[in-house]
Amino acid sequence: MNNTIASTTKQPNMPNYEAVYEDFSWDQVEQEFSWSKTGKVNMAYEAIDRHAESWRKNKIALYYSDLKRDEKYTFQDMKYLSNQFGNVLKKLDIEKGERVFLFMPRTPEIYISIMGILKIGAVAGPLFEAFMEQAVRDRLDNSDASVLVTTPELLPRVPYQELPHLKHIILVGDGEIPTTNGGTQFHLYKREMKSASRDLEIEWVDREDGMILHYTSGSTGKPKGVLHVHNAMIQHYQTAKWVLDLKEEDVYWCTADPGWVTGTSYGIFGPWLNGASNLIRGGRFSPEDWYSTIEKYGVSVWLSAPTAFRRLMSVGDDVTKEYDLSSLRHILSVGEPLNAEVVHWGRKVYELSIHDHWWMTETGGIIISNYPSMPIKPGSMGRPFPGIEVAILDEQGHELPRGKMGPLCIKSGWPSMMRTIWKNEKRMKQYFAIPGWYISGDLATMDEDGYVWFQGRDDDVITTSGERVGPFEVESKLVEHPAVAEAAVIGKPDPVRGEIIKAFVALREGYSKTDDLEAELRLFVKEGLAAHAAPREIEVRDFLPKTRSGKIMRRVLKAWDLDLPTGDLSTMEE
Ligand code: 6R9
Repeated sequence: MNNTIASTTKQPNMPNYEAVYEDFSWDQVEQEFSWSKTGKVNMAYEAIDRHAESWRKNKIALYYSDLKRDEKYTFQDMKYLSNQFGNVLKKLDIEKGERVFLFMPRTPEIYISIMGILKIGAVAGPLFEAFMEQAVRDRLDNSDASVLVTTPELLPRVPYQELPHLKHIILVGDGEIPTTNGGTQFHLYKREMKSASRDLEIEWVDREDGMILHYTSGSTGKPKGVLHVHNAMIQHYQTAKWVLDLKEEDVYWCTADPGWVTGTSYGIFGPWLNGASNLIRGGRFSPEDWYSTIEKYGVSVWLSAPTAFRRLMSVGDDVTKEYDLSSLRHILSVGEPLNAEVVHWGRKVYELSIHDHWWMTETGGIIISNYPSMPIKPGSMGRPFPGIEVAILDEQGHELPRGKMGPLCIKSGWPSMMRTIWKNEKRMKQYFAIPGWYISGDLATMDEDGYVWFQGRDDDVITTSGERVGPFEVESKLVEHPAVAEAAVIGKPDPVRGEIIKAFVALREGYSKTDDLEAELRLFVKEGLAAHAAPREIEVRDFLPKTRSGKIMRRVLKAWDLDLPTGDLSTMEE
C-alpha cells in the first residue's frame, strides 16, 4: 500500500478491519437491543431511557454551552424532560406519524423536543435556524407538518397563516402569543412543560415506522424530504462505535447543527445509543472559541467538517499552542472532500490523524470510512463499512476497473437507508435506476486496496479537451499552495476545448491578489498535477459560497459566472 499513514487512535473499538469485514452481519447488532425480542422499538427509548434505567442514569448525556448558558443534563434528566415534552404533544392530540418540525437555535430544548417527538411515535423535522421564509414555507408545506417548535425571534419567518395543516406552534423562550393567528394555536413551551407529567407511556413502533424527515437541496427544483425510520438505529449504533470509536469516558463533540443530517445521526443518535456524553456548543464558529471549548470540556472525540479544519488551518498554527488540546484522542471529518494537505497539517498541530468518512442524507449513516483500525490514505474517504458493499459502476451496472472514475454506488439494503422521498416516489426510484443498487450522484475511483477516492458530484465534473477532470483534485492541489485558504473549481463552456477550468480562490491571511500569484498558482497545478488540469482562469474572492453544512456550492459559482439562474439557494450560508 502506498501513501498510507497510521491512524493515531489508540486501542480502537473496531478490531482488524479485514477480519471484521469478512465475518460481520447486521443481525448481530440487532441483538444489542431489547426489541430484537419484542419486535417493537423506539429510538428515544434506546438513546435515552435505556441508559436512564441503568447505572448510567447520573452520567452526563448533554453538556450545553453558548455565550449565555452553561448547562448539564444527565440521562435521567433527559428522560424526564423528553417525557414531559411528549406529554405536551399528547395534550395537543398529536398522534403517531404526524410531522412535528423544529425551527430554532441549537439549544438543549431542540434535543429534548426531538426525543419527546420520537417517544410519541411522531416524525421529527429539523430545520436550520438561518432559513428564511421561503425555505421554511417549502418544507412545512411539503411535509404537511401539524406542529412547529420555534422561538419568538424566528416566528416572523414562519408564514403560518398560509399553512392550513399547521395546527400548533410551540414557542420556546419568552414572548407574547400573537393575536392574529389564523387557524394556528400558540403555546408557550415553558408553561406547557411546567404542567406536563414526567411519566409517559412510550409509543412502541415498528422498525419501519417513520422517525425523522431531513430536507436536502438538489441543484434544481424544490428540496427533497428524505424519510428515515427507527430501524436506522442499527447502523447509527454500530458506526458510532467503530468509526467515532466512542468509549465510556469520552466527551464527544460533533460541531454539526441538527438541521444537517450529521447533526442528528452523529450529533444525537449515534452517540446516545452508545451512552456517550455529548457536548453541544451553540453560537458561531471562531477558532478561539472552538479551542477553548475543547480545553474547557476535555473533548476527546471531535467530529467536524473540512471547511472548519481549513479555516483553523488558515489562521495559522500558533493559535493551537495557546490552548491545552491534550484531551483530544480521535478526530473526524465529513461533508466535503478532506484535502490530504489538511490531514498532514492535523498530524502536525494536533498530533492526530483526521479521519475522513463519507455518507449522505439519503444513506442515513456512515457508508465509507477511514477506521482507526486500519492505515489511512490521506485524500481518500476510506473503505466500506462492514456489511455494506460499495462499487464504481457504469450505467449498465457493470463494475469499472480499479482506478477508473465512475458513479459511486451502494448495494441496496443497508439498515439506515432512506425509505422514501416525501411525496415523490418518482425521485426515489431514480436513485435505484440500476437494479439492486443505489446511485449516489457522486463520482469516485476505487484503488487496488479498496480505498475510495472522491472525484466530485456527477454534475460538477469537467470535460476539458476530452479529458475528464474531477474538480476536487484541482482544488486539493490549489490549497496545498501556501497562499490559498480555499478553492472551488468549475468548468466553463469553451468553443474549442468543450470546457475550460476556472478556479475561484480565497487567500490566506497576509496574501493579496497579483498577476504573479495567478501565474504561480497555474504553474503550481500544472507541475503538481497535469497541464490539462491547470486552471485557465483564476478569480480571487473574499469568500466562496457554501451550504450551511460547509459544502462549496460550485453550481452557484458557475451560475454567477455565466449569468444563469442559481436554482434553490435556501441552504446557502449568508
Ligand atoms: C453527511 C453529509 C452528501 C454529499 C455527498 C458528497 C459530499 C460527504 C464527503 C463528501 C467528499 C467526504 N460528501 N462526505 N465528499 N468527501 N468525506 O454530508 O450528507 O449533506 O447529504 O451531503 O456530501 O458529495 O454526496 P449530505
